Amino acid sequence: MRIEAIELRRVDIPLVTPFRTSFGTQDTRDCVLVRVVTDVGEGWSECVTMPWPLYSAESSDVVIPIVSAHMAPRLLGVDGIGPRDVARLLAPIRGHRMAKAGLEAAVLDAWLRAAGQSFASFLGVTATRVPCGVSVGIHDSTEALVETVGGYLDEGYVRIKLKIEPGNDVEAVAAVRRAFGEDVPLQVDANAAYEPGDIPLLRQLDAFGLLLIEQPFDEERLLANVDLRAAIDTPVCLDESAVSAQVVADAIRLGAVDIVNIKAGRVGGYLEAARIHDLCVAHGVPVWCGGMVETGIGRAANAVLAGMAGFSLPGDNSGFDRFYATDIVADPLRMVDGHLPVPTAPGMGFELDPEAIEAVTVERVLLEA
Ligand code: OSB
Ligand code: MG
Repeated sequence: MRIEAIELRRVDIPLVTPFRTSFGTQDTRDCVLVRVVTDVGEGWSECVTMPWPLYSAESSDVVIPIVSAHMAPRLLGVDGIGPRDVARLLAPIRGHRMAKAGLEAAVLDAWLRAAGQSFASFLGVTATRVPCGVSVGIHDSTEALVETVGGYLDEGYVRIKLKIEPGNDVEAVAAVRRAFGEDVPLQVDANAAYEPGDIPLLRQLDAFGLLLIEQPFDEERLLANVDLRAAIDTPVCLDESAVSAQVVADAIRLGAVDIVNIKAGRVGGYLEAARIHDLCVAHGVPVWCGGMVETGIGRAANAVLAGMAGFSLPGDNSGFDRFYATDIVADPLRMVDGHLPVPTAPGMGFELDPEAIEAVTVERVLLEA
């Protein structure tokens, strides 16, 4: 295959409700879609950056310049390129994993569509559906939080994740436990908001029988997780820190992790994500599929990834209506009995709605060989 052109489209899509995490509040999905034009057809993907570099160092405004100046020239016009070559050709470029993941996924989409193969078959996924967890933002009051969680439980979500931060943690978890009981699968995500000195505070979470605490400390503080694991019973899960299979392998060897949240964007692509899955399975480390408020494009691919056999905990694989009133794909994933179907269409599992994409596009750049 040969990539003739790469189109980058920045889109801005309203969310049904603002989504507040410890680092900021998101009102719209502002990200970059990637279209690759090849000699065997087109492929599309979504690059999962956020508008600001607060979750990680990447942000949506940096994707177009970095791809234009440094990534596209390494891919355009290369003969015999396939999905497995993208990460190799981009490897000399440090970081920018979400941009790399977007390019690789678009190439995968084009390549799989041309071959008439589904992403599920490519990954060897035989599951037909995946359980839906939901990520619940920080609320202004515990009453409002309890009401929101109750709504998601009524809809059928099988696992609740509460975003926490200093000052919005133990009481919020206690209120949700009081309202819905001990049996609701419940976990928390700090998005790096705590310091090692907060370990005694985090120990209070042990009272609530949580599935896990996700990313308590800064991305680079792996050893603080070793100390936390020694101090608490709640399993410690990494998100922001787990940027590659190598870092995950190191974290396992250090004893810094019980469970890994796998996000293709954060680790540089779905192929690296699958490697992390395999590595964790080999070490008996449970994994689950994370989310980045994806549109229907990334949501479909995540539902496939989450179908890999080692994903033993429900992921942040919600129905499209958790975040969006309408989607930019024609067949947005809907939750049925607490599960999403694993897409089986050729390619990455979605059919675009070109008019919907046009309506949300705010910038476009075409790079040609
Ligand atoms: O930390 O898991 C996270 C959304 C944006 C950025 C970071 C995170 C999240 C979520 C998942 O919590 C939201 C979702 O897509 O369901
Ligand atoms: Mg997280």
